[in-house]
Amino acid sequence: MKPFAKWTDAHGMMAEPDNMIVRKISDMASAYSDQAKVQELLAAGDPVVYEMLEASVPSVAGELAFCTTTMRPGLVGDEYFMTKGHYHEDETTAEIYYTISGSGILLAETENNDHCCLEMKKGSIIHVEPGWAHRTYNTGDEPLVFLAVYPATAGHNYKKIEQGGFSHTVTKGENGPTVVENARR
Ligand code: PAN
Ligand code: ZN
Repeated sequence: MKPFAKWTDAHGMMAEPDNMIVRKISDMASAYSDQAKVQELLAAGDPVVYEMLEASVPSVAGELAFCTTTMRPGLVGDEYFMTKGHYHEDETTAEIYYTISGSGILLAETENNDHCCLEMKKGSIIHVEPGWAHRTYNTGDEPLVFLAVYPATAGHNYKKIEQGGFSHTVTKGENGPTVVENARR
């Protein structure tokens, strides 16, 4: 494969991606604490929460996969719109998140419940250590757009999160985004 370029549009989203994944509330209903609000949103048309636009690279050692994610602003009860979240299947793999626009929080945690939160806003570069599950929240009023770069062999383990959940979550508090214990656990 030869070196290649991808471009982003005025919103920072990858133009001409090789693959697009759209996630709606129904794709991650169990992630949210307020299940009554989830039902309301499903009845109101099942809104899109985020879109991932991916470049295709071979899944072999040495290759780097990359994609842009665009998260819509929104709340489910007092919990911000979030990504499904995952561990990498290969838990020796790290990842870089570069925020292009909007504002949010990246929540990361390990299997022994160590957790940390990092602010995402235009220009922030986050390094996610190997072995840390990660999930992002859009805490602003605009789309949150970011680029993620990770080893093409990393793989995504969503099951562990669906079964165990994260120990914490991010809600809209009186003084802004607040990290609280996750009632889904
Ligand atoms: C990101 C995420 C993306 C969507 O590219 O895959 O933001 O989140 P979910 O994959 O949890 O639905 C990444 O971390 N890749 O490894
Ligand atoms: Zn990842």
